[in-house]
Amino acid sequence: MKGKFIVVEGLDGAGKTTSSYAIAAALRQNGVDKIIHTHEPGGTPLAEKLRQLIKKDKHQKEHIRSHTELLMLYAARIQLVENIIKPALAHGTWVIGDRHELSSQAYQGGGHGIRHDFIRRLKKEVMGNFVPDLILYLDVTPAISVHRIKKRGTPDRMETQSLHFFTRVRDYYLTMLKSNNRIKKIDATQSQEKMNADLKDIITKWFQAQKLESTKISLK
Ligand code: Z5A
Repeated sequence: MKGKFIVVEGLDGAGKTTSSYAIAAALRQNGVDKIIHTHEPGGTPLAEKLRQLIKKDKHQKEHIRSHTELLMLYAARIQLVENIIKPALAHGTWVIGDRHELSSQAYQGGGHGIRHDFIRRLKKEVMGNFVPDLILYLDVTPAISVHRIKKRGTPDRMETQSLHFFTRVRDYYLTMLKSNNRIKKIDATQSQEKMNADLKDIITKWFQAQKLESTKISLK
């Protein structure tokens, strides 16, 4: 089977980073041994510099406009997709992404109010039809998300948004869930152990379906 791109999405503190490792473990149990992890924004030298600019400058006087933020996120994403993700997939390596395109739709579109058709056109222009094979959306309430962010320490520029902002972001994720069958929802308010069990179950069923599909294609 070819390399696949699996993305983990959700609000801050939903458990994406922790879950990425549970997903990798489930894949290994199914015989996948070449796996890399990516995160967005970031993942190449230039994309990491952009990440610092996007996230860390909360003391800077200049207000970062929403469209500027969106374009910086896309600049970082193009570097990551073209220089890391696509070459890995071409070599049969599986990629587990901590956030991808849906984050821009949810945060910059749902949260900041940038028009979704503009984001979709931008995406199409710079990345064509490239989409993840599977998106695992970890669902937490905005209140839990904000609680987990605060517990971790001083929030960065992006994490200082209001509860209303995170509510709009979550609403957008939930709307997308209804119209995109590549997105699977996981209840991220339950314990990490239960989440890991759900993730393992989803990954195993999905993997078997993919295997069946690729066998059918090779028999044609
Ligand atoms: N952003 C954007 O606006 N547009 C975009 O297109 C992209 C990103 C790509 C990235 O920040 C920021 O960029 C993000 C969205 C925006 N910020 N905002 N606002 P990041 O990369 O630094 O962080 P993040 O992606 O938001 O993830 P995170 O905050 O690091 O959280 P996480 O990876 O989902 O969770 P975690 O690190 O695995 O766990 C967080 C804590 O919760 C930790 O202490 C865990 O022990 C705890 N946890 C996790 N799961 C559980 C459960 N089930 N129960 C109890 N406690 C738990």
